[in-house]
Amino acid sequence: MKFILVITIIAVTIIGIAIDGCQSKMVQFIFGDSLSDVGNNRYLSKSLAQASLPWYGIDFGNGLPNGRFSNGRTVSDIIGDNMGLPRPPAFLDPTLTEDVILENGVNYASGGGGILNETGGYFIQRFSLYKQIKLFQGTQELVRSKIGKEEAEKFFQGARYVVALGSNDFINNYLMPVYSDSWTYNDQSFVEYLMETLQEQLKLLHSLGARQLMVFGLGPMGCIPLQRVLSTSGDCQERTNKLALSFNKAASKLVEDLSSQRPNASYKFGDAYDVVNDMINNPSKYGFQNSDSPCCSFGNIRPALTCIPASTLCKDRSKYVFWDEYHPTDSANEIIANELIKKFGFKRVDQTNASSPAPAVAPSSD
Ligand SMILES: *[C@@H]1O[C@H](CO)[C@@H](O)[C@H](O)[C@H]1NC(C)=O
Ligand SMILES: *[C@@H]1O[C@H](CO)[C@@H](O)[C@H](O)[C@H]1NC(C)=O
Ligand SMILES: CC(=O)N[C@H]1CO[C@H](CO)[C@@H](O)[C@@H]1O
Repeated sequence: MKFILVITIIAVTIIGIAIDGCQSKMVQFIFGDSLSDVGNNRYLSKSLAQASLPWYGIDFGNGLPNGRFSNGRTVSDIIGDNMGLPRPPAFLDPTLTEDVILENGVNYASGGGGILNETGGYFIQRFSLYKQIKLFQGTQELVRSKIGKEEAEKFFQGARYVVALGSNDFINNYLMPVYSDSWTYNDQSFVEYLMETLQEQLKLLHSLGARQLMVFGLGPMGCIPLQRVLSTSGDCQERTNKLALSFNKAASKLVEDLSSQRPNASYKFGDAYDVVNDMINNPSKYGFQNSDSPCCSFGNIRPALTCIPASTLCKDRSKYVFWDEYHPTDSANEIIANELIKKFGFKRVDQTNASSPAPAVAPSSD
């Protein structure tokens, strides 16, 4: 009896994979903040978090601003390229159509966005994670009406999902006294509040079909140039770094638990905290000469809120860890991406023939 059951399960699994693996291309849906934004905020005309002026994008494509908050590629760009996946366009990109979505996925990331709705309110316009998930639901409707309910379900279950937010919940919320969260919570209860919210969001994404999902943790955000200028010594803010570590620890457990409760899903957590910390403490080991100030800055005025056309650039951008007050350079992003590729065990997806992406649901793939 048991034996027959096992055979049946195996048969069902194999058929399931065969059906699943047969048509649509593997694409990514990316949820994130300015570290992953590829242009959404450019179209949010009232947003104060903008990368739409020089010198953003100077080492990317034609060198004009493209909405990325860096001189070059984002971490997700590099990871996706490495896996052989197409780069998903920004949700607000006017050329986005159903066909583009089916071929490339969508990136909902928005500068200033956080896990919490209230995060980044002072930027006026940004997509919070809940908002990004709402937009994703709209994308699903669109795809369903194009290819039908069943095909759409397979397409969305076969896709990869990236959730990379959290720094703004600290830097542009909890750690700023203008936000009420800063006096409503303490360090511990704020991280708990973030985890409760993130848990609901990840469950929601699962209910919408996300089966392969990666949550990226936080780096030592107390060492971004913007945090260093808060102290006269220019040292990293230890409390901020501790918050990042406690976020990573809690998120790692949350994601592991969620994944183990959902047999068909593979949800993973990974962070690059240690390697970024090492890069900051031992820049020369990684080929950097500067790991404490921004490459693009406005004279001696610090913190300069963003990199602007009147800013001056460092001589060699590949020698700086930070591009502006918040964001790493392309060179630093490459090291971060390589660390995440290693931690997550990302492998290249062969879709030269757009026919058989790796089976979407490999039970207990670790
Ligand atoms: C957060 O915002 C979304 C819409 O973007 C809304 O549906 C949700 O109820 C809000 N949640 C909270 C806790 O305010
Ligand atoms: C796992 O996937 C199979 C095939 O898609 C489905 O029949 C089954 O209900 C799923 N199990 C859970 C727990 O979601
Ligand atoms: C798009 C693409 O690369 N299609 C290739 C799939 O594989 C067949 C046979 O191996 C090739 O002829 C196609 O060009």
